[in-house]
Amino acid sequence: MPHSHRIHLMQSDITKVNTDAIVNAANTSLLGGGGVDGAIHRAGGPAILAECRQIVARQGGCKTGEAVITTGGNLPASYVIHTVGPVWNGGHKNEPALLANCYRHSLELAEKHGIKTVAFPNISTGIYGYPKDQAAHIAVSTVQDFLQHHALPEQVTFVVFDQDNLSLYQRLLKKPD
Ligand code: AR6
Repeated sequence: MPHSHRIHLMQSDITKVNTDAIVNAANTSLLGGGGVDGAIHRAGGPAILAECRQIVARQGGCKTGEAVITTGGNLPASYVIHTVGPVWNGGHKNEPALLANCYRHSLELAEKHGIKTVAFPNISTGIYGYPKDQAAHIAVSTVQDFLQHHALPEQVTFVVFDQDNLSLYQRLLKKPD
C-alpha cells in the first residue's frame, strides 16, 4: 500500500494528542457543541473560541465540508483545524462527497500552513450519525489519495475513541504481510 508509513492509528482522547494540528468535528456555527468539539474547546481554553468568533465575523461560520484553522490554545497541538461533517440523512443528500471534502480541505489547510503532522477524529460518526464503516472507508481512501499527491502533511494519525472504529480502522489500514 503506497504511503502507508505516513498513516497512523491511535485510540485516544484527541485533546491529548501531540501532533502539530488536530482536527475538530465542528458545526457550521463554529461556536462549540458537544462530543469532540466540546472536549477540544474545554481543553484548549478560550483562545480557540475567540479566533472562531473572528472567523464568524469575517465569513459567517463554516459550510459543511469546508475547514478553517485556529490556534490550539492550551492544547499540545499548535493548531486546531475545524471542519464541519455532514449530518447523516440516509446517504442520498451528498453525504459521502461532503465527508470526503472535510478530510481533503483539512489536509489542504494543513499543507498551506506547513503543518507536518495532523490528527483526525472520526468526523460525523457521533452526534451526526454517519454509519461508522462507510465513514471509515471514505476517511482512509481520501487521506491515502491526498498523501499520494502531496508531501505535506508528512504524517496523518486517525484517532479513534470507540472500539467499533478501532476495529474498522485496524482492518482498513492493515499492512500487507
Ligand atoms: N477524542 C477523540 N474522539 C472523540 C472525542 C475525543 N475527546 N470525543 C468524541 N469523540 P462527535 P460529529 C469521537 O459527536 O458526529 C458537536 O456537538 C466520537 O466517539 O464529536 O461530527 C459539534 O458541535 C465520534 O467517533 O462529532 C456538532 O454539532 C467522533 O469523535 C456535532 O457534534 C465524532 O463524534 C458534530 O457531530
